[in-house]
Amino acid sequence: MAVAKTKEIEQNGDQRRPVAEMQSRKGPVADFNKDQELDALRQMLLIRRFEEKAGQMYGMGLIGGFCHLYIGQEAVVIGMRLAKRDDDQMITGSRDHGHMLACGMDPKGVMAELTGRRSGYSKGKGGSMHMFSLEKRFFGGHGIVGAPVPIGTGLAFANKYRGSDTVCLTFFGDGAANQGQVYESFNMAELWKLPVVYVIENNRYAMGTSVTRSSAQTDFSKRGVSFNIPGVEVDGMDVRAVKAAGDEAIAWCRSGKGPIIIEMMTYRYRGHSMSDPAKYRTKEEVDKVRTEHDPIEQVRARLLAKKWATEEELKKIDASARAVVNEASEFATNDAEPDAAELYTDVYR
Ligand SMILES: Cc1ncc(C[n+]2csc(CCOP(=O)(O)OP(=O)(O)O)c2C)c(N)n1
Ligand SMILES: [Mg+2]
Repeated sequence: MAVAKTKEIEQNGDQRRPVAEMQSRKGPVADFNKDQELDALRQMLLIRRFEEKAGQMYGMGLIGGFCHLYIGQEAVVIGMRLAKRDDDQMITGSRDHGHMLACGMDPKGVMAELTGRRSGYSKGKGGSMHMFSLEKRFFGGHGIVGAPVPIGTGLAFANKYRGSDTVCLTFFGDGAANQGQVYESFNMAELWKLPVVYVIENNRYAMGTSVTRSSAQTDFSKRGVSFNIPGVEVDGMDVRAVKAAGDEAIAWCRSGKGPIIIEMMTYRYRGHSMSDPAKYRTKEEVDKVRTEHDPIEQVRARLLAKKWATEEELKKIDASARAVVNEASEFATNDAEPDAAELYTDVYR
């Protein structure tokens, strides 16, 4: 009986929310003005080009270890960046380069960490999943699935304890949402009305497992129901929808109402990490999202339709993102490796 049910789910896929259906259920969202569209485009393009370059460098053997690319999900972190104040914090899991760049961390320092060089954010000793910047309010980069949730909740506790109105944006995936520590954190966050926005990046897969195969409740916006934490589902491919939801959620937290959940419906184009052949989904599924819902193409199309930019101007914006990334890659390829003596620094003994 149980086996038959599993088969049926696998064959039918996610009936409730098909992968290609990315539109927000909340209806139309407020438009961006010209400056906001251009700003969002620049910031999302920087992440896209950075990640493409990181993928190439990995292929050339310049980057080793784990490397999880954020391509496809750019609107989530940039929409939230546009909603946050500079002193608000961000923390996330292993798909983290986009969050670093969104926080304003130096692309050279991030790339040099990926290549394991001494000017990297963790002196070349941390790699892709272990970078931090107190100055830019970025608290990692965590390789343990679910780990950012109690840590982000703790950051929010510290904010409240110190009497500041800083909000902590805690990002995690659909897979991480099934971890026990998430619910212990939810309970405390609501009990103590902590200023934390839980941003669940539902990219439909945790490694090779689709949400339907791993999750009894695939509507992640409802995961806070038993703790009285409100939640909304948002089209995470539309940067305007993300920013609007982020504005509301951050205002909710800042006014002392406690935690809130935003489920971002999004999609990753590449495999889980660099070693993933992605046999668990079809090429058609990926192509459909790319052609119909790409977060960057949506902004480009609006800018052109409103005649706020010409093709030429958009090419220039892309060229400047590529130039920043090329410079970062050049730097990260030529910077020295850490000294052998560094093996004994920054370690607990
Ligand atoms: C506690 C723990 N269990 C398993 C893993 C292996 N692992 C790394 S990423 C991942 C899937 C994460 O999926 P999700 O939370 O949806 O994030 P995404 O990779 O889709 O961004 C797993 C199982 C791990 N790193 N930590
Ligand atoms: Mg996922």
